[in-house]
Formats: sequence, structure tokens, C-alpha cells
Amino acid sequence: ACPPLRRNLRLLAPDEVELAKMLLNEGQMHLFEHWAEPGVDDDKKKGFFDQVRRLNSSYPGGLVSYIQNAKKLLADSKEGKNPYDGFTPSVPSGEVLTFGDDNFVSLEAAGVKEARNAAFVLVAGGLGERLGYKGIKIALPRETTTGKCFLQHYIESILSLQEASCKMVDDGCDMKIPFAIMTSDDTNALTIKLLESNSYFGMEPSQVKILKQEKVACLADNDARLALDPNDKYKIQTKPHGHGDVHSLLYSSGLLEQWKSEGRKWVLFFQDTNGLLFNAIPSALGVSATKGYNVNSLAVPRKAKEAIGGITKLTHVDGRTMVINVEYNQLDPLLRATGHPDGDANCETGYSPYPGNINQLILELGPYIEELKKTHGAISEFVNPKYTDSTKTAFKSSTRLECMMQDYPKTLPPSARVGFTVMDTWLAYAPVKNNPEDAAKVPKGNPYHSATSGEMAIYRANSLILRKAGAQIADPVVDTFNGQEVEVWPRLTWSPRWGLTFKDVKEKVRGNSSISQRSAFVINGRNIFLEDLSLDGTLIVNSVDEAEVKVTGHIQNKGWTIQHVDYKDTSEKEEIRIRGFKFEKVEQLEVNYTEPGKHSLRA
Ligand code: UGB
Repeated sequence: ACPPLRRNLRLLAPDEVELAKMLLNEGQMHLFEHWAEPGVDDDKKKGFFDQVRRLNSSYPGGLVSYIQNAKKLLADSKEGKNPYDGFTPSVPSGEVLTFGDDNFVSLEAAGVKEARNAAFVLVAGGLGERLGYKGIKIALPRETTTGKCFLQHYIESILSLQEASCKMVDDGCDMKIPFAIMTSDDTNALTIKLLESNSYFGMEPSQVKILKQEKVACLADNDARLALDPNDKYKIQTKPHGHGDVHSLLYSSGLLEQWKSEGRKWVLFFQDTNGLLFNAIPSALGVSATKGYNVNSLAVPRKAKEAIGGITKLTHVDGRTMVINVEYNQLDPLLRATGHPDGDANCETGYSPYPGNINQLILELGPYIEELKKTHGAISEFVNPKYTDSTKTAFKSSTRLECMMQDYPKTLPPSARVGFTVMDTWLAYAPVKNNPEDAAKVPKGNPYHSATSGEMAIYRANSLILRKAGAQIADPVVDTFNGQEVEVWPRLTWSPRWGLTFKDVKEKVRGNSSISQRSAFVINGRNIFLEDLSLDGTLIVNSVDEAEVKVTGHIQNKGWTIQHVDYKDTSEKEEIRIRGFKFEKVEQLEVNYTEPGKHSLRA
């Protein structure tokens, strides 16, 4: 049927012949039509089949399924079919937690206990196109007072949970919480380098598993003909398939079965740049455990039109219901089409009635594995072609199928226990997604989701937590960096092993302690107690775990001042430019306790 291919047949291994037949059956003859005679470009032809083999094995059901799914989704898209046809949205009900109250504290305790049955999965395959940062996002500083990157903070948080959870059982516990990271070709090498050059930030290398997602084939037209790479006619063009790949990768890697055989019960998924996330993990895991949720999504109050999905109850005309994330670009049209003429709008509270999905999912492992045995981790997909005109016959550029990890519940039976947990945004959610220019254009009152707001949110959260624990923390001042108006709170930061839960923090804040607005305070050690401390300046306390340090008295110095940096100022490092400020370290007190025993730091 395809002469250029037939002339090359003798070059092909038996499995390559099968792959070629499969492609021809699926209408992909154009992939071979330009093939040179045998003897010319033979290496490239081998390379072509290597790529086809990879594309075939990394997609549940192989390339046949991919092409068939694409044909169907492209036909639906051409017809303008609404994926939510027949569904009516309504506001779901879930757990709403209040930071620091008795319920919160007891859920945190339940969550820490449960952590020894948990495994963590970070999805970090995205390029972060909206942020435009040239490195990988998990290598960015979470805040610049300590300069610790997101990945370090995540690993230290998991290690602290591991220790705290172990401590709750009587006998010697040496349980290690597994940590899987999904990377892609865009992030894999840099992620491994970051881990290796930092000794895995204290985690045992065997605890960490890297799963690399493959890209999927691009589609050139409505017949789902695969697109060839414009620069190499023996290569299929590929693009990322989305964070939904994490489910099929976990399934095919055998990791889930391994975790189950170790007695694990929970899998916690999280995204690359939310520096506040671990404030929410213990209590949310506590909710999963006490409510027996098969699926628990973390959510925050959401401003209408904010670029985070809305958690929605969908009721079909046939009676089916599900609680699911409706992505931010689909919520507004869905609401308008179902009798809400204002679409995605704020209600009396000033927020959308649909809680915002922060894509932190806690899945119960047993039911999760059972479901994946049926689906092999395939997740409901979508396609988003940009057509050249309203006839929808041609695309401006090639497209591809995509999938999202939070769509996992879509295939679950109605009996599945799917819930969600809403927490305050200040406590739980401050991602770094937008570049300075786009952030500055965010409508007033909506969050910037930039490097500036991401860092300031950490100081605010820590200040509010310490306030709740009884310390007097000065009010913030308002300042503008890279065109974004933000609250600047005292720059308070602590290592996860100091303040894993609210109870931990509360136990370490004693008497009448106060911190002024211009202060910065780094608490780096497990047993550091603030007792009648009055801080006005910069203080850094480092201590080994075996030491017990009391920090007391009036400590004052010139401290660190904040300097504005313009994001266009290329004399500054990109990490600094994108946040729009840097610290001038004028004066500080830094103390290191390296010996066990009791110590007192008195001004
Ligand atoms: N990611 C991958 O690992 N692989 C990929 O192929 C793509 C991404 P974005 P998005 O919390 O604010 C999500 O791009 O997809 C990783 C939710 O869908 O930052 O626009 C990537 O590395 C949305 O409902 O976000 O929106 C990153 O860690 C809402 O919750 C993660 O996937 C929103 O996040 C998310 O990728 C949010």
C-alpha cells in the first residue's frame, strides 16, 4: 500500500514491521511517503521506529488507542460538543477546616500518625511556560531569607513527618516514607542533578524514585494524522501530555503494588511550587483517615476567574453525580450554559461558591490500585486545537491529547467516597506560576501567583501562625514589587522539623514574645524555644536536634533591608529578578549550637 515503505521492508526488524502495519491501518501512510531508498537515511529510519516503539509502549493501549481516542475527541471538538453535556453544576459540600481550632489540631495529630502509611508523589514534569523561568521550578528558592529551594523544603517536610510519625509508635521504627517524582524530558536531567549535588537533601537515595513521563505524538489534522517534526522528517513531533500521566506511570512502574505490599495506605500527590502546601498536609491526611475518603482534594476559597479549577458537583440528566474539578477555562461556559447568566462570578462572600482546586490529592491506595487495574491509569483526555477558521477544518499548529491528574475520579463508580477539604488560602496555597508582567496584569484582588507573592505568602503565613501561637507579630506594610502590591510581613521562616504542626509551634512559643515588622528570623533546629523574646532586627539560630535552645531577651540590630529590583535588570540573577526584591544584609546575629544539652541565647 505504501511503496516507499515496501522498498525499505528488508531493513525492518519483525516488531518494526508490525508497528508499520499498525500505523498504516490507522491511516498514517503519510509518515512513510517521503522515505528515501534503502541505503539513504537508514539510521534515521531506525530512529523513527525507536521513537514509535516508545510512543507505543508509554501510552495505555498503545498508539492505536491514542490515534482512535484522538479521532473521537477531534470529531467532538469540531462538532462543538460540550464535554459537560447533560450535566448540571452545583456547589458541593466538603470539610471546611479552621486553622488552629481543636478540630484542626486533632486532625493534624491523626494525619501525622497516618503519615507512616503514606507515599508522596510530586508532579514536576511541567516546563512552567507561564513563569518563563529557564531552570526547573523545584530548584527556585521557596523564599530568599534562607534561599532553600522548593525541593529541599518538600524533602525536609517529608522527613519531618517520617520522624514524627515514627515517634508515635512505641518500638524502634525505621520506616521510610517513599517519595516519587514525575519528571519529563524537559526537567529530568536537572532534577536528578539537583538531588545528586545536594545529597538528596538528607533523604536516602533509595527512598526517591524518578518516573519520567514521555511526550505524546502531535496531531496534524482532524483525521488524527500524526505530525512530523518540521526539522526532521523521520521524527514524529511530540508535546507534553499533562500531569495526568502520573497515574499510568505509577501503575506501570509497579510502585503502587510495592507500596501496597509494604502496608502503605495513602498516596499524596502535589505540584511543583506551592511553598505553603505542607502546612495543610497533616490535617488533610487526618481528614482522609477519619472520614475514610478514597479521594480527598485540597481546596481553597477561589476568586471567580482565578486560574485554578473549581470543585463542582455535577449531576447528569440520567441521575449520575460526581464531585470533580472543572478546569478554570471550562467553569464559566458551563455555568452560563446551565442557567447562570453571570457565569463564573463571586457570591456575597467575595469568592466563587466553587472551592478552588489546588491539585493536592490524597488517594487511598487499596481502591486506587483496584481502579488502575481496570484502567491501567488511563485518564479522561481532552484536546484543544487552535483552528485556522470557523470551518474548523485545519489547525494553526499541531495539537495533541492532554490529561490532568485531578480527573482520576471521573471513572470511579458512584459508590466511591470522593471528598474535599477546604483550608484558608493564606495557610495552604501560594504557587509560583506567573511571570512578573502577567502577574502585574492580574485583576486587583485576585492572587498574583508569582515569585513575589509566593515568597511574601510564606512570611505572612508564618507570621499568622506565630500570632495564633501567642506571639506578638507586627502588622505588615504594603509595598509594590514588579508592579504587584503585596503585604510585607516580618521575614519569619523555620525548618519543618521545628514547626511541622500547629501543636509543635505552640509548644515552642512561650511567655510574651514579640517581633517587629522590619525583622527577619530564621529558626533552624528542632528544639528552639522563644521565651519572652523581643526581636527587632535579623536573627538566625541554627541548632543540632539534640540541643535545647531558649531564645530570650531584647535582640536588636540593623537587620536586613529590602531593596527593589526591576525584573528587566539583567545584572541581577533571574531568581531575584522575578521576585522584584532582594535583601541587603546590613547586620545580623547568627548563632550555631552544635553541642547537645541546654543552651540559652540571651541578648
Ligand atoms: N506537570 C507535569 O508534571 N507534567 C505535565 O505534562 C504538565 C504539568 P501547571 P495547570 O494549582 O494552580 C493545575 O502548569 O495544569 C506538573 C490544575 O490543573 O502549573 O495550569 C507541573 O510541573 C488546576 O486545576 O498547572 O493547572 C506542575 O507541578 C489548578 O489546580 C503541575 O503539573 C492549578 O494547577 C501543574 O502544572 C493550580
